[in-house]
Amino acid sequence: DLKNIRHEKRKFPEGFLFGTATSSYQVEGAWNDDGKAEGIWDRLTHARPCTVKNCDTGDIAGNSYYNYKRDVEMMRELGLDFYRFSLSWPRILPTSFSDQVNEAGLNYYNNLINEMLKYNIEPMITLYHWDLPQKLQDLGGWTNPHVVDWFTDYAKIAFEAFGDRVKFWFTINEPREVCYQGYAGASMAPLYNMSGYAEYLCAKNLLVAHAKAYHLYNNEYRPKQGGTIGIVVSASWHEPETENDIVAAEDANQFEWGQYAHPIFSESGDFPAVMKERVAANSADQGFFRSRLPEFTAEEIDMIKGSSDFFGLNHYTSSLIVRNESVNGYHVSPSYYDDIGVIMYKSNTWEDIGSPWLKVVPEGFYKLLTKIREDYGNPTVFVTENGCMQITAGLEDDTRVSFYKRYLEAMLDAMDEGSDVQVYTAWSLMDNFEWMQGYNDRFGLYEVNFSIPERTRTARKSAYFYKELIRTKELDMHYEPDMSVPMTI
Ligand code: PNW
Repeated sequence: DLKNIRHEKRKFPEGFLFGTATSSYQVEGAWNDDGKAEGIWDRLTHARPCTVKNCDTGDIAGNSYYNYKRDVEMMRELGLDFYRFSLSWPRILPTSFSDQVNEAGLNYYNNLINEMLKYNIEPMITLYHWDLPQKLQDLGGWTNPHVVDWFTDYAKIAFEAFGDRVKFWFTINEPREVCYQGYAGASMAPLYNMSGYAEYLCAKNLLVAHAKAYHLYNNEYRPKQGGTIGIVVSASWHEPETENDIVAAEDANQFEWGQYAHPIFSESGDFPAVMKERVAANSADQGFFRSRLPEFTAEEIDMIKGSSDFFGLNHYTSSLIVRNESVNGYHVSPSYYDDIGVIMYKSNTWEDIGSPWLKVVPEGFYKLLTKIREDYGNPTVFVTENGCMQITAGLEDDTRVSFYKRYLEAMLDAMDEGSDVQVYTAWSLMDNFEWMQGYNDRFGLYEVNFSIPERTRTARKSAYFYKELIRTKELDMHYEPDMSVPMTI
């Protein structure tokens, strides 16, 4: 699978940063300890058990709330420059609002941050990685425009508490997954399932909330704390099935991630033109008095434009796109996919690692980075997630080592042509609660033993590979990790 190697060894630029990532609900556990309130994933896994594979919950997960010292030890073993983790909103704000702060929650994050800083590992914080307080969900969650104030207040509390030591901030992880999977569909909490409306309300409110938090940091905290802040967008590459589908594939890019990137990174701002046109035209055909896509005010367009210091990018895979405007058999109407007017599927020529959605397509990463460079004036890119799962437990994860080699190679190809990538983040430091897949799909460089209370972590082959990459700052396509050597700091 390494047949087209263009370089045997390639150096990363001076100052390039390597890290790993996790998120609060996926690793912390301690779901109701020390005053933590209920989040939407607590509600989903408890009230609708077995909508998640094997009826798994994040009640204990990797137990990182109690295992944070071991987590930092793993970061040291790998030699990470940074670690990206998220704050649990319901752990920090027990009422969801700004009136009460849970000191025990702050202590946990302070302990983690301080332990990392002891060893020169840079903390990078994501404010929102999907665990909304349930009470805010009961008020409509991201469809309620007041979420803008709720989120900004929460962000302020986090900047105040940790900003003296934390210099890298991400507002929201993956708006598409929040809005599409959670609100249009039912493949993430809160299982809203209201496609054609709810995801667009969510998108608007989320972008305004992000921008308000950005400006709060920029105006009040950056002058004294001096950090950097931005959003994290998940983007797949959409490849046209045939030449006739080039426009369709571009429509898919604009709906799927341009929806969130265009308002922030383009010169004109606002939702992509094609998205406004298509949703308006469909809405008119369907008899609506107005477009189902809400409009930004001119003031909001301005406030959102430029509200990210870098393009935070989560990338995993690609899809093939074919134009399909008919609703028969494929789309209900109105719906999000009816608005895009495409069908998405996976090529059977792409490497299959046992997942229906994650096919290994490194050239898609190269094409995506190239498009981001060309469309948005070469923004600084932080790759905030990249990685692949294995379906069965085990330490000899050769497939993952090969995945990392080839995706890193594709990234270096784009960088050679000018893409300004400065940060790379492997998802994930360790196995964790993989949302609807529970503990079935394992993304960790470290394996976690979920069947014993200690939740013991053990380095996989990919951890050895990543450690060597970081030590040498060089991608060696032929490097074969030697797992007989014990993993040490
Ligand atoms: C990420 N795609 O979501 C999430 O940020 C993580 O919490 C999660 O564990 C990880 O992926 C693995 O699934 C994704 O469009 C969002 O290909 C989008 C895509 C993939 C993953």
